Amino acid sequence: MPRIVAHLDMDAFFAAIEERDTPAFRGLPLVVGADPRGGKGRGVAATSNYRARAYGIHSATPISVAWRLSEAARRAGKPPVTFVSVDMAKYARVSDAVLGIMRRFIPLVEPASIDEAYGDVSATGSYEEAERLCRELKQAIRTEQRLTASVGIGPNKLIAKIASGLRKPDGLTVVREAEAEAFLEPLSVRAIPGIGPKTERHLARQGIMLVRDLKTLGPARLEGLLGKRGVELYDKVRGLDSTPVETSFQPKSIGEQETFETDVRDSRLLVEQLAALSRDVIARLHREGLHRFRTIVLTVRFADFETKSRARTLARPAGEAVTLRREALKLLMPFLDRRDNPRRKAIRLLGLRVEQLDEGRQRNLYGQE
Ligand code: TTP
Ligand code: MG
Repeated sequence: MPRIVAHLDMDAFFAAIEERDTPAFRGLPLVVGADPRGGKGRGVAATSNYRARAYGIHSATPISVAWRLSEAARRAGKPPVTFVSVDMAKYARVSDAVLGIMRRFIPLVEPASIDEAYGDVSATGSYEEAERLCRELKQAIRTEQRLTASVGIGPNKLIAKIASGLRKPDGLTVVREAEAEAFLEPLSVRAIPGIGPKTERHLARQGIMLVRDLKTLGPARLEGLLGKRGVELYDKVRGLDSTPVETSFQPKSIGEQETFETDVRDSRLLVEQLAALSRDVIARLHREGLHRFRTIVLTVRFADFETKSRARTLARPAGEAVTLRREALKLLMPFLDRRDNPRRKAIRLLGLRVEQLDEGRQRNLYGQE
């Protein structure tokens, strides 16, 4: 079964939502962003609709520049730009709704920004079926949200992402694995995610404009030109990318438990079991892409099924298995003597869980926001 990835990106997202919600805006050039204050405004455009893009106004255009371009259009007899302020809470709600629709069609969805997400559509079995599924998805977004999206389908995230940008708005572009390399060759180096305007200029000075030109360089030359990123580029310009589509769903807690073959009273054995559980919990934490926890919960079930839990929250997040084992041991001690186990009952099950998890670094969904 071939690996097939879809990338969905909403068209002129913030602007399309404002046009949808205010019919008077339709058909006019629209910019969502900072207040232009008659040309004196600071700040930038978050985005613009396609009519305002025709005036040269894009994401990150200074709002004062957008104002000037709008005035110039007005003088040329064209409609001036309508400026709208950013309503992030509204866009986040629409973003959630779109993701919800996407998850109905595709079980494995990875949000990538407020208006884009990857989906693993390998289970459709073929590019034809993947395309059909994505057409239905686009139609559902149109009917339920009255918004358009562009979708790219390819053998990996890299190709799918580039393909989704190719026929905007309302596009659907399919690039099969065998076509991927040729698909990239005539594109500007800017098409490769990670190559921004600065790198583009740097490469242009060496006469490198197209992906095809980048392919003439070996890994060492790429590294010399672009540093560490250059090495990754060697694969990318050949259409290769093995990053998996991952749900960035974050579990609230991660735990393991062990029911013993026979009930245990031997504290040395229990301490050993706890060390093994600590290692397993940390390993699972890492597999989820998480690295730190703050709360530790120990559960003990006695032979008679009476079940008790004790928890402790650390002053600061921790991440090591030794810390987890030490803290879990402190929680276990009272169960090993009369404090929490006055009748010295044998133990049937030990459970260990960590909560208040994080990745150990901050994730920023909106980039500049
Ligand atoms: P994009 O998908 O880059 O842009 P877009 O959806 O407006 O237009 P396109 O049809 O080309 O996809 O970004 C999504 C939203 O994120 C955009 O509507 C506004 C916001 N955004 C910013 O606030 N600042 C930025 O610099 C960019 C690039 C986007
Ligand atoms: Mg978009």
